[in-house]
Amino acid sequence: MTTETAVTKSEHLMELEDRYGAHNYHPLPVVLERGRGVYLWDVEGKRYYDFLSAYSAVNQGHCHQLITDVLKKQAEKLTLTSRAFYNNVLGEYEKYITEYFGYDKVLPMNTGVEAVETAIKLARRWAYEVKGIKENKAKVIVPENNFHGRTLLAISASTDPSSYNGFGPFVPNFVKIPYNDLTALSNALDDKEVAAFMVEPIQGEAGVVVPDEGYLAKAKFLCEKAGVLFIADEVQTGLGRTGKMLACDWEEVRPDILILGKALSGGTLPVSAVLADDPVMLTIKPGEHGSTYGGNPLACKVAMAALQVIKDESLVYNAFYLGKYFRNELQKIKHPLIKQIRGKGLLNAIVLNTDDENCGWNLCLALMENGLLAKPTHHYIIRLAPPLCITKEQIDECVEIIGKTLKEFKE
Ligand code: IF1
Repeated sequence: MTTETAVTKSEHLMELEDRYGAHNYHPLPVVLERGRGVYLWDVEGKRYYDFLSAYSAVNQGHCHQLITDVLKKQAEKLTLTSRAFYNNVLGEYEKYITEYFGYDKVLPMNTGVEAVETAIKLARRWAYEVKGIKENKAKVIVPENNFHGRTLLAISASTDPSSYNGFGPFVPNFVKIPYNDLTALSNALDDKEVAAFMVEPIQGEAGVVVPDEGYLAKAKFLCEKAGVLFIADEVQTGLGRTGKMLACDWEEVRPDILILGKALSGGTLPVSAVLADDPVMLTIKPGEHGSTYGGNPLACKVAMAALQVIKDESLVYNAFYLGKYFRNELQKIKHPLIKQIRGKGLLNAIVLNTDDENCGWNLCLALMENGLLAKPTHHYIIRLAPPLCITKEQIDECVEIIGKTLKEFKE
């Protein structure tokens, strides 16, 4: 009889996922069971600082009491009606969020990529009905190295083969130009069949790529001049993450179409939103777009609580101030592996000085051993994005952990 080698609870749970789950991820070998604020605990009870925040979906901190209380209360009252009927929460939420961001209307969806798809449908419809572009000819300009999600439309916009390879054929009419390149944008805008320019104010997945100061403002100006909609994908950069409520606020740019997601629910359930003014939003008529869960009462209550927490707890200022402090402290760590520290607010990254494609992963394993969870993007860039409720003292402790880990790290 073979003796079963004793496995830890974590190993057992990882094996279950391997056996019964699709292999569409390669997670760090940690099995998390509990979260609170900036902390996560694994099934063995070890505590970690969360420096990924579920890719900026947990800006308010894990299991924020005010948000989970609202979730629990509404969950026992009414969770979903579908949009076949009215419910008593949606209108209140629509008023709240449109006043919060200063738009005429909101179209509620669930995931970030659904909101991206919605934004592109709105832009195309506006192009045909308002701008007068010939049906089925509308184009959307997107920067290279963008990330907007995993649907066929989103990967059709992508220039990353690991996103689109093997999934063709693709959605046509995405015009790809270099990011942070106003000349390329200006030239692309000469095409009269362009409906919109869709951009991440900071490219998250590309490795926290911050464009030159003035890029967003000039891009918006060029779009206005060309009669093209400026779409900001703030799914990751929005809701306080970069030290402003929206990353576009750094340059006082007001997108024609604003895409929100992730932290819109404080990390409790999928909630996304597309905001626009009437000339754009009203081009979609009843029965032409929607989703089963879009605008459900549970999501609406949670989203209002999540948005209120950002304001009431001054999370935007905290991200602004502690982000600057965090980058300054990281700059003091002198280590040959550190090539660049970059970011805005509490969306930051360490670019590693390495051509070893396992370096980022191995460094994240070492950080994990030392109690800090982060994930590499593109092998050599370590994204560092804690919940916005982090304190200066906690930043100091994490800088200590990062410095110690680098010091001990053998590439
Ligand atoms: C995964 C990346 C980040 C996004 C922006 C739309 C979406 C995302 C700017 C779609 C989603 C997530 C997807 C998630 C990991 C994470 C991610 F690594 F995949 F690229 F953050 F950088 N626009 N980003 O960042 O939103 O449909 O996921 O709600 O595992 O795929 P979603």
